[in-house]
Amino acid sequence: AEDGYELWLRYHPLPAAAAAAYRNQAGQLIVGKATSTQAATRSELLRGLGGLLGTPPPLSAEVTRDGAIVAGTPSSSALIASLHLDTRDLGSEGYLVRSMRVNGHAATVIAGNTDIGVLYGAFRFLRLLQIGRPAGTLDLRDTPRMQLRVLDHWDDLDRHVERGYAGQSLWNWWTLPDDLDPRYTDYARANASIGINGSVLNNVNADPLILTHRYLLKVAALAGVFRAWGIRAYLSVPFDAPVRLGGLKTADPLDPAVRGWWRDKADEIYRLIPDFGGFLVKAHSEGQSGPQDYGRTHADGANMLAAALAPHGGVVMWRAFVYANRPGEDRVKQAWDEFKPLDGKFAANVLLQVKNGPLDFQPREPFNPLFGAMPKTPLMMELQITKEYLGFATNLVYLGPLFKEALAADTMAHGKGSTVARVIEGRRDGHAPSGIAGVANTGSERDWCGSDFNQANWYAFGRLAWDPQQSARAIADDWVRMTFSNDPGFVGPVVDMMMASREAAVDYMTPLGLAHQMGAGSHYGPAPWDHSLPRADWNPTYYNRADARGIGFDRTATGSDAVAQYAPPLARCLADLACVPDAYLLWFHHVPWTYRMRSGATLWQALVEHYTRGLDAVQTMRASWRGLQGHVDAERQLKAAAFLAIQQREAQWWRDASIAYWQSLNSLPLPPGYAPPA
Ligand code: GCW
Repeated sequence: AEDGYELWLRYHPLPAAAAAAYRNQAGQLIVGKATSTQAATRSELLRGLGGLLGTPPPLSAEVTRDGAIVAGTPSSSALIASLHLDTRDLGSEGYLVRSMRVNGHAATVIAGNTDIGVLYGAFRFLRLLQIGRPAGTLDLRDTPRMQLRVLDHWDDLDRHVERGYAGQSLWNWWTLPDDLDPRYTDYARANASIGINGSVLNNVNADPLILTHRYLLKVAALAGVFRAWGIRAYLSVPFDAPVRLGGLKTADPLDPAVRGWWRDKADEIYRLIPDFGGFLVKAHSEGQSGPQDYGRTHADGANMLAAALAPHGGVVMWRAFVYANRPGEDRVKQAWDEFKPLDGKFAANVLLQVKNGPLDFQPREPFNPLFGAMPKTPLMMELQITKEYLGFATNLVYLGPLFKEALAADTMAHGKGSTVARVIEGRRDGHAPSGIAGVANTGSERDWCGSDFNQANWYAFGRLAWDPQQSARAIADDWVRMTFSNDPGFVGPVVDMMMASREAAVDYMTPLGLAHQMGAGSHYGPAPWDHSLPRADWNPTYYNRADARGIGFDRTATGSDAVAQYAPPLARCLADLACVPDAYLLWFHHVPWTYRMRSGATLWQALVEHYTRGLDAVQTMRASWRGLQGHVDAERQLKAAAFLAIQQREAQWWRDASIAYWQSLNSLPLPPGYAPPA
C-alpha cells in the first residue's frame, strides 16, 4: 500500500527505458561486509538497485565486466587502494563518486576515508538514479559543512511526543531493549540517506528516569541499531538529576559530590555506549531547573557536564531558550542579555544551541541576534521541523524556504556576508565543533510525519544541515522525484506548490511581522484576542499590542530597544521605518492603522490584502493538486487532497477571525475590493 512508510527511499521500479539505461552502470557490485557499516552499505545498494532496476546486480570480489560499482575505503579495500584516489579533503564523512576505468572496465567508484563516508556516497549514487540523472560520467565529491547534524526528539518516556502530530514516540520503551522493531533500522536508514548523524532520543523537558541503568540499557539497544548507519545517540538530561535521581541534597555544579555524580553517570553511559554523543540541556527555562537555582551561571552548569563527558569525547549542547517571567521586559531580549556576557566562558566541548529566531519557531521571525554576537563560543542552530506554529500535521507548509531564510540571514556582525550559516559552520572563528539541530516531526504513524508532505521537511532539514548553500527549490525537486514521480508534468507544479506554501502560511497567519497569534497553549488556530494564560508573554495580545489606534511591537529605542542587540548597521536599518523590510514591520514597530506602506496602501489595507493573498494561495495549491490526479497513486492523492481542504478552511478561519478582531478594535471598514467574510 502507498502509505508513505518508505519515505523518499521508495526504490520502486523505474520506467523500463530508464532502468535499461542504468543497468549499464550496475552490472556488478563490489562492496565489503567486514563491518556493520559496510554491511549496511551493501544491503542498501542491493535493496535500492534491486528495487529501481528490477534485479540487483550480482556481488563480485573483483571487476570483471563493464558497469561495476566499487565501494569502499583505501584501508578496507585493496581494490580501492590500488586506484590511488585523492581522498585527503574528504575528511571523516565525505565521499567521492566517480566514473572511471577499473581493470579495463567502465566502473563507478564510491569511496571515502571511512565506512560512513562510503555509505553516504552510496546513498548519493542511489539518489541520482531515483531522480533520473545520468550516472555514466560522474565526478562528485562532497563533505558536510557541519559536524553535528542532529534530530531532537521531544519524546517523553510514556511515548507522548511534545508538539508531536504524528502519533506516539517511535521508541517503545516498554519493549526495549529486547525487541528491536525493524522501524528503528528504517529510521536510521532515512537519516543516513540525508547525512543526519545524531539523535537526541528524549524530550528536553527531561525525565530523570532516562538516566537509570534500566533505561540506559534501552538507550544502548537503540544506539546499537543506529551505529551501523553513522548515528550517535544523545540524551536530554534534567539539571537536577543528582537530586531527583541520585538522592543528593543539591545539584550545585561546583559541589564536588555533584560533579562526582555526573562523572560516574557519564562513565556508566560510556561503558554501555562507547560512542555516546553527549547531553542536551534545557536549563532554567520554562520551569526546568538550572545552575541559577544554586547561584551559578549557565557556563558553570554547562562546564560541569562538559567535564564529565570530555574524557569520553562527548559534547554538551546547552540551550539558549531562556526567558524568565519578568513582566515589563521584552521576552525576546532575554537570551542575548543572559548569554552574551558568557562568551568565551564555555568549555571546549560545549555548544550553545540557539533557536533560529529570538522568540519561538514562528512562521517568520528575524534571526536570533545571538548569532554573530558570541564569536568565542560555538553556536548550534535549532530549527523546528514539527510544525508547532504552522498548522500541525495537516497544513502543507514546506519549510525549506524558512530554513534557508534563517541560514542565509546576514548578521553583519563581521561586515557584510557574515551569514548565520557561516557563524554556525564555524569557519570564521575557527571553532570546533559545529552543528545544527532540528526538532523532529516523526512519530508512530505509518507515514512517520503525519502527512506525506511533512516528510519533505525532515528531508530538507537533513540536506541543509549537510550543506546550507543548497537551494530549497532544488531540495524540493529531489524530494518530489524520490517520493512521488519523475514525471515533469507533475514535478514542476508540485515544487511550485511547495515553494509558495511557506509564504502563504505567513500571509494567512501572521503577515507583516506579526507573531505568536496562535491559540495560547495549543499554538493552533487564530487567537489574536487571547490573553487567557497566566504569563503575559504566553499570550497573543502581548505580541500584537493592538488597540484602536494601531498595532505592532515597538522594539526600537522608544520601545524595548531589542533592535540594539543586532549589529549596528543592521540595527539602524531595522529601527528605521524607511528601511525595515515590510516582512518585519510589526515585529519592530508599532504603527497606526492608517500608516502608509511603501506601496501607497495603508497598513490596514495591506494587512487585509496579505491575509487574503494567503487564503488565495491555499486555494491555488488545492486546485493545482486536484489537477494532478492520476500522476500519483490514489491513496496519497486523496490524503493530500483532504488535508488541503482542511488547510483551506483554516486559512479562511485565520483570515476572517484576524480581520474581525482587528476591526473590533479599529472600527475600520474592509478596504474596497474585499468582500465581507462569507
Ligand atoms: O516551542 C516551545 C514549546 C514547548 C517546548 C519549548 C522548548 C519542549 O511550546 O513545548 O518545550 O518551546 O523549546 O523548550
